[in-house]
Amino acid sequence: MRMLGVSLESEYWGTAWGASSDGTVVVGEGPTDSGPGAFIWDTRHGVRNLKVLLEVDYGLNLKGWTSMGATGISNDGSTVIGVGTNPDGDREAWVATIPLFCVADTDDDGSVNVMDLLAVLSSWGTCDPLCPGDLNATGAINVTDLITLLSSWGGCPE
Ligand SMILES: [Ca+2]
Repeated sequence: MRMLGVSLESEYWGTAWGASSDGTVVVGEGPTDSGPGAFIWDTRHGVRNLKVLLEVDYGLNLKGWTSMGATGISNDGSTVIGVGTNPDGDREAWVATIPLFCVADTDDDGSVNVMDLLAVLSSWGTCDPLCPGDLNATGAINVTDLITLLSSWGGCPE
């Protein structure tokens, strides 16, 4: 078991509602750095506010949406479902498709190369709560992470 960094000690409780089949992406609702709401956690980025991610990184206009919660995720981690209050004040279900990230590309530069290898080797051993080289999110960097990285060497599978 690993903690996601969504605290249960705040006045807004954090709850995980769904996970991808390999456990590398988790969604729910709770406090984030950008305020309470739907969150998405993954082994690369940690906890992020989903509304902010969709607006800033993917350019969606979600002005007026409040009380958003993410309640489920597809097995591959690319499709998230949830509910929120729309700009008219009505509760409404939503679905969002988020591009998958390549776990072996630790610096998100689009290729798996010596820089990613250094990220794995430089944090060899215990890695908790989160570090970029922990490709399988076990809380430790070991030979399994190295094999994952080497199997994607050069590029990332789509
Ligand atoms: Ca890279």
